[in-house]
Order: sequence, then C-alpha cells, then structure tokens
Amino acid sequence: MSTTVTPDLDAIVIGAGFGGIYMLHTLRDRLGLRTRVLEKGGGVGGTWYFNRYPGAKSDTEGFVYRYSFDTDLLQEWDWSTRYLDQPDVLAYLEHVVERFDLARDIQLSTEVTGAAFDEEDDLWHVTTAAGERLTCRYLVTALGLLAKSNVPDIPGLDEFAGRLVHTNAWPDDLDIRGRRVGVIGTGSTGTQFIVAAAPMAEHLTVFQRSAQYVVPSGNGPVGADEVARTKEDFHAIWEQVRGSIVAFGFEESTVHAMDVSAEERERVFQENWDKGNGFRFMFGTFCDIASDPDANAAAAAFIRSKIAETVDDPETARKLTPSDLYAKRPLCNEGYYEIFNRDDVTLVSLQENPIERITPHGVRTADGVEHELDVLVLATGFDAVDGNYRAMDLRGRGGRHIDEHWTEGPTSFLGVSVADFPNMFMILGPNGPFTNLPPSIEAQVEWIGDLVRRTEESGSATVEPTQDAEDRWTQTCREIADMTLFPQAESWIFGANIPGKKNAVMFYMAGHAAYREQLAGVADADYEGFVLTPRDEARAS
Ligand code: FAD
Ligand code: NA7
Repeated sequence: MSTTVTPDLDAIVIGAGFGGIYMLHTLRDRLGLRTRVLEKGGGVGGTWYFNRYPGAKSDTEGFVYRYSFDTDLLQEWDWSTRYLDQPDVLAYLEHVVERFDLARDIQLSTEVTGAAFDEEDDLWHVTTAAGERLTCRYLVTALGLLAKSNVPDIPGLDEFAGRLVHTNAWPDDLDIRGRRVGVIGTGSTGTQFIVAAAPMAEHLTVFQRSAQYVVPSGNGPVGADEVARTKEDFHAIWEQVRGSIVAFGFEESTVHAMDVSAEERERVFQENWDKGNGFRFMFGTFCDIASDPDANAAAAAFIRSKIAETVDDPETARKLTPSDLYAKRPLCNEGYYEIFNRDDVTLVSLQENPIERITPHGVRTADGVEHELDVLVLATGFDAVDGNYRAMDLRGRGGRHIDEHWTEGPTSFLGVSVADFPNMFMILGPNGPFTNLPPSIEAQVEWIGDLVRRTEESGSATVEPTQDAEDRWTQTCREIADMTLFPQAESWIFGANIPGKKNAVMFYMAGHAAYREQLAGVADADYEGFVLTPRDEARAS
C-alpha cells in the first residue's frame, strides 16, 4: 500500500567515489532531485581516499582514468605521468566535487548500516551507524566493487606487536622508511607496493601465495605537449573508448594468436611488452589471449621467459614463475621482477612454505623461520563486488534480505538493478562490465538518471526489474564468461579469493561497447524488463 508521505529526500546515494560523485551531480543538477550522498569515509574519493599505500596508482592510463561528461573539465585538468598516483586521482575527484559545488550535499563520516524498502509508503528507510534515520524515494548504492577489505584469518594476527595495516586503510602517520617490512599478497596492490616499498624499507619480505604474470607498465613522465595533443584528440579518444571492449584507450587486436607465425607472435608480444600496460598486453596483442588456451599459453610462455631473463637467482626466478593460466585481471608494474635482485628483498613462497602463525615479532613460516618485522602489510585484496552489499542490512520487498536474494551468488539486471528491490540502483553492481571503470560508471550513472527521469515523468511510484529479466541477464553473463578462460583462474573476479564465498559469475565480459548497446536496447524498448507501478495503482493495492 502506498500513502502520500513526504520523504526526507528524493534520493540517497551511498558512497562518494567516482560513482557516487557523478550520481549526485546527475540527480541533483540535471534532474532537480533533492539528493544527499552518505559516505563512510572522512573525505570523498572512495578507492582513492582509502588506498594511500606507497606505490598506489591507477593501472589505466591517466588520460582515460577520468570522467568524460564535461568538456571543460577534460580540457582543464592536467596530468604529468602516464599512470596517476593516488594523490593525483584524489585531488582530481576533490576538484570535481568543488567544481560542481557538490560538497554541500555530501555527508561524510556516515556509515549506512541498513536500508529497507517499506511497501506501506513506497520509500526507502535508511539507517546510519550514528542512529540517523532518513527516508527517500530512490536509493543509489555506489558502494564500490573493490572496497571491502579482505582481512585473512591467519593465526596470531592480533598478536603482532608492530604495525599491522591493510592497504585499503593505510594510515597517514605510517612511514616505512628504514623499517623491516613484510607484505602478504602479490596482486595488483601487492606488486605496486613491493616496487615502491623495496627502496624505502630497511628490508622487505614478500609472502607470495601465487606467482603472478606481471608485464611492464611503461610508466614515466608525460610532457606538456603530449598532454596538449591528447586534449586536442579527446573527442576521438572518447569515441574510441565508448566503442571498445576494455575501454582502456587503445585499439584491441582482431588477430588470432595462432593465425600468425611463432616469430610474428614473439614480435607482437615484445612490441607490447615495450609499450607497457597489462590490459594492452592481454587484449592489444591478440584477440584471443583470454579465450583460446593455445594463445593464452603463448602469452604466458613469453612472460615466463622474461622472468628467467630478468631474475638473477634461479631459485627466486623459479618461485616467481607462474605455471597456471594467464587469466586474472592483468597486472603491470615498472620493474617488478627486477626488485627481487635486491639484497634487501626476500621472497617467501607460501605454497612451499606456508605461514604457521603471526607472532608478536613477525611471521613464522612452516620451516620454523621467524621473519622479524616492524610493519606487516596485508595486500590481501577485497571481498569484491557484493562485499559491501552484504555488510549492510539491505532489504527489499517483504523485508527480504539481499543475502536471501543472492543465495546462489550476486545477481542483477544489467548490473544496475535487482528484482524486488524497487527504486534501488547500483553502480558497479554484480554483472556489470569488466573494463576500465570510469567510462562504465558514466554509462551507468547516465542510464540510471534517464530511468529515474522516465519514472518521474510517468508519475510512477516504483520502478524495478522483473525476476525473469534478472535471470536472463545472469544467464547471459554466465554464457559470456564461459567463453573466456577467466572462470578457470582462482581470483576475486569470480569470488574465489574469499574462503567460503560461493564461486559465481560477477561480470558482464562482452565489453564496454556491447554493454552500452544492451543498456540502450532496454531504454529504446521503453525499459523492457522493468515494471513501473503508477502511484494510484500502488496506493490502491
Ligand atoms: P569506490 O571508489 O570504491 O567508492 C565506494 C564508496 O562507498 C567508498 O568511499 C566507501 O567508503 C563507500 N561505502 C561503502 N559502503 C558504505 C556504507 N555502508 N556506508 C557509507 N559509505 C559506504 N579501476 C580501473 O578501472 N582502473 C584502475 O587503474 C584502477 N586502479 C585501482 C587501484 C586500486 C588500488 C584499487 C583498490 C582499485 C582500482 N580500480 C581501478 C578500481 C576502482 O575501485 C574504480 O576504478 C573506481 O574508483 C570505483 O569507484 P566507485 O565510486 O564505484 O567505488
Ligand atoms: P587481489 O588481486 O585479490 O590480490 C590479493 C593478494 O593477496 C593475492 O596475491 C592473494 O594470493 C593474496 N592473499 C589473499 N589472501 C591470502 C592469504 N590468506 N594468505 C596469503 N596470501 C593471500 O587484490 P589486489 O588488492 O591486489 O587487487 C584487486 C584489484 O584492486 C585489482 O585488480 C585492481 O583493480 C585494484 P592469491 O593470488 O589469491 O593466491
């Protein structure tokens, strides 16, 4: 039943990262809705507010790791390195907030602990950790897909007497210079940290569970003339991005790796190794590295040969050499394998020598060695995609908890909406695109804005996807993922990094352009797959 209650706000957006910031601008300034952002952190920026560890940077090139919605913003914000360091991305997002006068509608240090849709008044009732209660018609969850830290359950972790930190909660007062530092984890974060930390620490001990395929990033300074040239080309660059698969600002290859000679393959791999960038190496060399086992094996063999060439100590090289598929989110770093030639860096392979326990003094491994440390860094990643959803008491129609809806793993229609969670929209929700994320965030925010406008103009009380539409989208995502090799590798992309987490498809892997087409197709068919319930009908029921 619906009654005419005036809500506190038209819309609440949870999260003030790339997604929440643009969503606020869209709902407030384009649609004229009374909107407020609630953000747990003490500042805006999301990922870039929390991840302040040495070496934190984008692995998308800076010229496309930004918004494209405002031409003046694109022309006026400069960059000086090929990849953006964490302080640069944070400064950019703070600038966007200031430029569009958004701060007055962003409530910081406010954790949302619960949100429930009430069928009596067709409103979302939102609760914060401080006990504040707010009602709104629309709820947008911009909670981040890599934002809930994964803190592994290692015996003795709370007994460590030095500084224990997760990279996603790096404290401002921690200086690792001259300290004995240990790091658990060698994913994108761990490898970035390792490269930056080795020259700073007195000694760095790397606890590696899985060896990784890492290619060079090609990072370095970008001159003012290159920035100027890029700005002149921005129109064409963003057209290319919107029409591409991974949206990283390079042309994906259309050539099958096994259609060329071994010499040609080697040449192409070397060329892209020299250019740098993980996504370029996986998607710019050949079109089937992530889908054809032979192509994948060729790329993996090339990287393995580079490890053998680079690492001086054969035993260290052996431990650093992966033997599994090259099918996790591709990593890139300047000088990763080279770091292990330093005398002040020790590599411990946890597969061969597991951690027995954390002691007050450091990490004791199965061989009985106690690695003494002043600082222990957990670069152990995230409970990705649905982690922050399940951390809240999130309830849709009939008081149904999101965990009940997602018993078989997280699902959605188009990555943005869930059946029986009316007027709720997700940014980077489950089964959204696997791409450079700002362009996909923009596509989602603009599409959500259009659907909210359509709902408002039609005088509807609610809009929500049908279960059938959600099921079909889930099936589509599964089928596309199964055409790739990604499900065969153990990583956060399918939830394999969290003990006990159900392995599920969590991304739409057909690419950015295809995703935009799907969104446009649904909108053009007057939001086929969604049900809009008129206010009067809702009130009568
Ligand atoms: P986030 O930036 O994660 O913001 C989500 C916000 O929601 C957070 O501020 C969080 O505090 C808030 N929040 C969550 N739950 C609650 C709650 N209950 N109450 C209140 N607030 C809440 N992607 C790329 O495409 N390219 C890259 O190069 C790249 N590099 C990365 C490097 C690192 C170190 C990391 C961790 C991620 C990287 N990513 C990269 C992914 C990155 O997360 C996205 O590009 C983008 O920043 C996501 O923006 P977002 O707004 O969706 O989420
Ligand atoms: P990842 O890619 O999930 O990497 C986490 C790393 O931590 C990885 O090497 C894991 O080993 C390791 N890990 C996790 N749990 C443990 C335990 N219990 N013991 C030892 N080692 C462990 O997270 P990142 O933060 O690096 O990157 C995530 C994304 O954020 C990235 O793609 C960027 O977009 C930014 P494993 O490899 O699973 O064996």
